[in-house]
Amino acid sequence: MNRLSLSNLPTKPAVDPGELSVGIVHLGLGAFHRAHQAVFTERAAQLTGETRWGIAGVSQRSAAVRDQLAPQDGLYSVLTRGTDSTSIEVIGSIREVLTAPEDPDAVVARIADNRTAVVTLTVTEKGYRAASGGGLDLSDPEIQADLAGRPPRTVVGQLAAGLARRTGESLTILSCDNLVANGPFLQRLVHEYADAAGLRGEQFDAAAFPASMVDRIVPATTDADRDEAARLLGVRDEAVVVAEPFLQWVIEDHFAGARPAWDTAGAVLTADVAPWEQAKLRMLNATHSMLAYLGALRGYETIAEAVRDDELAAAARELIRSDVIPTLTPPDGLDLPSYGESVLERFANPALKHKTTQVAMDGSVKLPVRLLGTIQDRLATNAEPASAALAVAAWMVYVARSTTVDDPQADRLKSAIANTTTPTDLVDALLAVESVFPRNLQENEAFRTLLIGHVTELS
Ligand code: CS2
Repeated sequence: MNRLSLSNLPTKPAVDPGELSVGIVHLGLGAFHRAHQAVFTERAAQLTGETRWGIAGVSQRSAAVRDQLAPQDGLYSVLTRGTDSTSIEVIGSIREVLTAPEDPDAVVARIADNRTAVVTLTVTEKGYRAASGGGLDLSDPEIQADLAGRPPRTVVGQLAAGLARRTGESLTILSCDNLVANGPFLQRLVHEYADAAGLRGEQFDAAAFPASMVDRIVPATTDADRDEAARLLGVRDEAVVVAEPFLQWVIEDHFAGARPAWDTAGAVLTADVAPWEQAKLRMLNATHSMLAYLGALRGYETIAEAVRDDELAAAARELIRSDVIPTLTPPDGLDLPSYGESVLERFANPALKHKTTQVAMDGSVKLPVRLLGTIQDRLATNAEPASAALAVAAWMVYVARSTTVDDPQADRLKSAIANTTTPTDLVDALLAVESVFPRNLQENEAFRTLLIGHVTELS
C-alpha cells in the first residue's frame, strides 16, 4: 500500500499544506502536539486561508518522528476514537521536522528567524529541568553542558540562544505542558538560564510567555491503530496519532506579535488561564494519576478498566468532591461537579486503551503539580486531605513494587527506599526526597499519618 503524501491526499484541503510557510516552532514533537496544537493550527489555516503558520517541529531526542514524517511530506492523521465511533483526519500543518541532537544549530536558527512569531512547547514536566523550588536546576548535567558552550540541547538553552539572536519582531513563547502557571514558570527558567549564560538582552524582556491549559487524551499509538488508519485512509500512515474526541485549549491572551487565528478553530483566548488550569490539573490530571497507580496495583492495564472498577471510581469521585473542589475557584461558566463527572466519563472510553503505566510514568514530577498543591491548601485550612493522600500513597507503593520505575528520578527514588521494610519506613524514605516534597509537607505529621495508613492498606 502507498504511503500518505502530498500527491495522494485522500481529500483536497482548502489550503494545500504545500503552500504553508513556517511561522511556528514547536519544541517536543510527540503525539500530544500532533493531536492538539497542530490540529488547531491546521483548522485555523483551513478557515482563514492564511498560509504563514506552518510548523517546524523539533524532536528533542529521537529521530523516530522525523523518519516517520519525512517520507510522508510531513503529513499524518489523527484517529479519533469515541466510545462508539471512529473518525480520521489528515493534518498538514507540520512543514519541517528537526531532530535536536542532530541539528542543534538549525533549531536555534529557526527560533531566531524573524518569520517565527510563536514558539510552542510540549516537552513534559521533566523537560523544563527545574529544581523543586521552581527555579532552574543549575546542577542538572545537561544544563551545565549547555552553559559550557555546546550548541544547546536543553529546551531553556535552545530558547535562550534563539532569543539572544533575534533582531526584529518580539517572540511569543507558549508553554503547553501540564504545569502550574506554565507561562511565567518557563519565563523564569529562560531568564535564569540567560543570566547564567550572559545572554540576557532586551529581546528577553520583550518576549511574551502566555500561560495555557491544554486538554486531550492521547494514548500511545499501537500497530492496530496504524492498521486501522490504513484501512480508513486507503494509504499507509506510519505517523498516525490516536486521540479522544474531546479537545480544549485555553490560552492567555498575551502575545508579543502576530499569532495564528487559533480562536477561529475553537481555542479560548482569555485574560486569566489560572482557574481553568487549576481545575484541569487538580481534577483531571490528579484523578488520572490516582487511577493509574491504584489501577496498576490492581493489575489493570488501561485507565478505562481502572475507572470501571467501582471502588476506584468511588475513590476518584471522593478525591474530586472532598479534597479538590474546596480548593478551586471555578472558571466562569464551569460547574465543577459536572466537570469532574465528565472527566471520569472520558476516562471510561473503552476505545482509547490508555495504559496505566503510561500515565504512571514520571510521578516524581507530576505529583507536585497534580496533588501536592491540593494537599497543601487543604492542610492550610486544617482539613485532612485523606483522598489526595491516598493517591500519593498509591504512588509510593507503586514505586516500591515496580522493578523498574519510569521516572527522571528513578535512581534517587529506588535508592531512598532500598532498605525499607515496613509501610512507615517506606513513607518516611519517600517523604524525605526533597526534590518531590516541599518542606512543609515533609514536616506535617497529619499528612504522614494519612500516608502510613493508606500505604499499610495498599501493601
Ligand atoms: C495524563 C495526561 O499522561 C498523563 O499523565 O494525565 O497526559 C492527560 O492525558 C492529558 O493531560 C489530558 O489532557
